[in-house]
Amino acid sequence: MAGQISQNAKLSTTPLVAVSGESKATPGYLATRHGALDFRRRTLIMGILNVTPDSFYDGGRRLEPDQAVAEGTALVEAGADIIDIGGESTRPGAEPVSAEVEQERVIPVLRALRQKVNVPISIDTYKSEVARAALEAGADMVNDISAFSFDPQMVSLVAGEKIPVVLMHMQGTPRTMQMEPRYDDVVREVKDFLIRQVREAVNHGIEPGKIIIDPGIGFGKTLDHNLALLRGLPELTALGQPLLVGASRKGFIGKILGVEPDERLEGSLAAAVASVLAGANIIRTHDVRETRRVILVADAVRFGVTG
Ligand code: 8Y7
Repeated sequence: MAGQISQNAKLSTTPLVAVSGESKATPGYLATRHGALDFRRRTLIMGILNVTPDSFYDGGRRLEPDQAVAEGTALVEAGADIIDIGGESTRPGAEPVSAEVEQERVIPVLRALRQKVNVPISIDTYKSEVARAALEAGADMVNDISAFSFDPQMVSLVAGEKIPVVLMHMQGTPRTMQMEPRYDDVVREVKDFLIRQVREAVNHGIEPGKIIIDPGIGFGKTLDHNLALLRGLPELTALGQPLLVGASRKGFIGKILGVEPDERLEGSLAAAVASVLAGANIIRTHDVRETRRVILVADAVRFGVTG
C-alpha cells in the first residue's frame, strides 16, 4: 500500500524504491484536493482535454473556452476519473510555446471547468510557472512529461503544494524525440530513469504515494520500443508506484494498422487492455466512454467482480 511506503519514507531518507528497483508496495489510495484516487479495485481513466491549436488528433477543436469546458464536462459524464488539460502540443516535431501563451489557453478553461466538475484536474505542463497558475485556478495535480527534467523549479513546487504528480519518461525533446530513438535495453533504461526521478522527488520531500510513473509511450520511441515497453510493464509495476499508460491514438498504432489517428480507436482499446492486464492503474485516453466499457471488462478479469 502507498501508506506503507509513505511511512517508510518518513522514517528515513531511504528512497522508497529499493536499490534493486523492486518494492513490495502496491498502489493504494491517493488523496487529491477534489477527491481520492483509489487504485485498489479499479483502473482509473484520465480523459484528455487539449486546448491547443495544433494537437495531432483533436487540435483546434477546443480553442473556444466555452467549448473546452463543455468537452471537459462531457469527459466526466462519460466516465473520466481525472481530466488532463494541456495547452502545449507535445506531438513529435512540435515547437514549444511560451508560458504566457500556454496560460492564456488553459487558465480560463480551468477556472470555468473547476466550477462544473468534481473530479481531480491534472495540468499537463513541464513549466513550473504554468503549473503554479493552474494550481491556483483549481488544478489538483501535475502531469510533467519531462519528469522534472525540463524545469528545475517544478520539483520544489510540487513538493511544497503536496500534490500528486505524474513523472513520464521521454528521450530527447518533443521537437527531436522521433528523429533517431536509440536504446540498448529500452525497458531497463526507462525503468532506471523513473527510479532516479522518483528518488529525486522523494529527496525533495514529495510523498512516495503521490508519485505516478509513466513509460511515455511514443516519446522518443520506435514501434519496437513501444511494444517492448507495453510487454515490459510488469517491470514498472514492480516498483510499487501507481502506473499511468497513455497510448491513445498514438503513432505506433497507426504503424501497426496503417491508419490515421481518426481510425485508431480499436487499436487504442487493445493497448488499454494490454496495459490494464499488465498492471496499469491509470489509462490516459481521448475516448473515455469506449475505454470505460473496455476497462470494466478487463478489470473484471483483473480484480474480479464484487458487490
Ligand atoms: C502522454 C502525456 C501526451 C502520455 C502522459 C498524446 C501529455 C501526446 N502523451 N502525458 N501527454 N503520458 N503522462 O498523444 O503518454 O496525447 S501528449
